[in-house]
Amino acid sequence: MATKFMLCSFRTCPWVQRAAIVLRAKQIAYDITYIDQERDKRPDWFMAISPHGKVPALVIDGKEALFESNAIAEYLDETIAPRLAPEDPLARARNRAWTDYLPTFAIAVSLTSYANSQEIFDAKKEKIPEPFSKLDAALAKRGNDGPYFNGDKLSLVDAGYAPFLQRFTFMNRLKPLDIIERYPHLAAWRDALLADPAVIASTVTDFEAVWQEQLVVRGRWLGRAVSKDGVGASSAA
Ligand SMILES: N[C@@H](CCC(=O)N[C@@H](CS)C(=O)NCC(=O)O)C(=O)O
Repeated sequence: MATKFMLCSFRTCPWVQRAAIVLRAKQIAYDITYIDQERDKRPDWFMAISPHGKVPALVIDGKEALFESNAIAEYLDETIAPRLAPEDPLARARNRAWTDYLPTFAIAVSLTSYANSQEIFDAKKEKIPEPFSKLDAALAKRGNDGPYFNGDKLSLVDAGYAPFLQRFTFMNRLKPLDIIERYPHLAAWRDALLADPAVIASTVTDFEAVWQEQLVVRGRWLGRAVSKDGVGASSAA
C-alpha cells in the first residue's frame, strides 16, 4: 500500500511550500492540514511532533513525523523516485551548500515584505542585493544552460528557492524594487521556477491574492499597495 503523507501547514508558509514542491515534483499524493497560526491555538498533537511549533511537519503513515523543511525534502528525495538531488557526491555537496544558504536569502526577502513602515521597508530592501548577487554568480558559473539550477531537471535547490523568488515577485508587482533586473541569471531562473508545474501546484489557488490579503490583515506597509479590486497594485504611499 502506498505510504500516506500528511503535511501540516499555514496557508502561505514558504517552508511548507518547499516540501510541497518536492511532493508535487515526485507526484506523491498527500493530505494537508492547516494549523491555526496563533501560537496558543496550535493543537497539542502538532506541538508533540513539531518541537519548535513550526510548520512544516510531515506525518508519515500516521506513525512517524518529521519537522524542518530541508530534512523533509531530503527524506522524501532519499525514499521516493525520481531522485531530485544529483547522484554525484561533489555535485550533491555543492547543491547542499546552496540549500544551506537559503535561510539567509529568505530572510532578506521576508523581512522586506514584513516591514510595518516605509522607513523599515526601504532599509530592509537594501539587504536583498547581496544574497541575490551571490545566487546570480552561482547560476552564472554552474556549468549548464538551465533552466533549473542543475540543468533540465528540477532539484532540491530549486524547490528551496522557488517560494522566496515567488514572494519577491509578488512584492515587486506591488512595489517595483528595481533589484532583480540587475541579476539576469537569477531573473531567468526565477522565470523558470515560477512556470514549473510542481511550483504552481504547491500553493493554495489564487495564491497571490491570499498572500496579498495576509499583508493587509497583518498591517504590513506593503499591504497599502494592495488593490481592493483584486490582485494588482495601487501605489504604496
Ligand atoms: N527552518 C524551518 C522554518 C519553518 C518556519 O519558520 N515556519 C514558520 C511559518 S512560515 C512557522 O511555523 N512559524 C511559527 C513560529 O515561528 O511560531 C523550516 O525550514 O522548516
